[in-house]
Amino acid sequence: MHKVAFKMKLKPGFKDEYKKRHDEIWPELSALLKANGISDYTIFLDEETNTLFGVQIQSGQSSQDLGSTEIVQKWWAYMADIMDTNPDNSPVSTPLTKVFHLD
Ligand code: RM4
Repeated sequence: MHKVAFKMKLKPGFKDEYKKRHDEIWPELSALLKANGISDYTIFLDEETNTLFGVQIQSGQSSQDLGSTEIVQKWWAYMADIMDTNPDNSPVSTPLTKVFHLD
């Protein structure tokens, strides 16, 4: 189990919509993430830069590596209109470097 963080980018003006969609996250997506060892998953937004910061505990893959599953492909396509994405609709995602941790 290890905690990782990554950043993504929200298109300007879509904070409320982004939060609404995540408040209503598809149960099957939640179940898939948990089944793949993702827990304690939080996404923060820097409203000044529209940068999204994902933090999660992994026991295997990252949420960002589940694009081979149909449900994640559908979710990414659903989110693509309000996020910066790659040609396959996956969110542009940059791993972040851990520089401090306090147990
Ligand atoms: C984010 C992004 C991530 C996904 C979470 C649930 O907006 O699509 O890839 O893991 O939602």
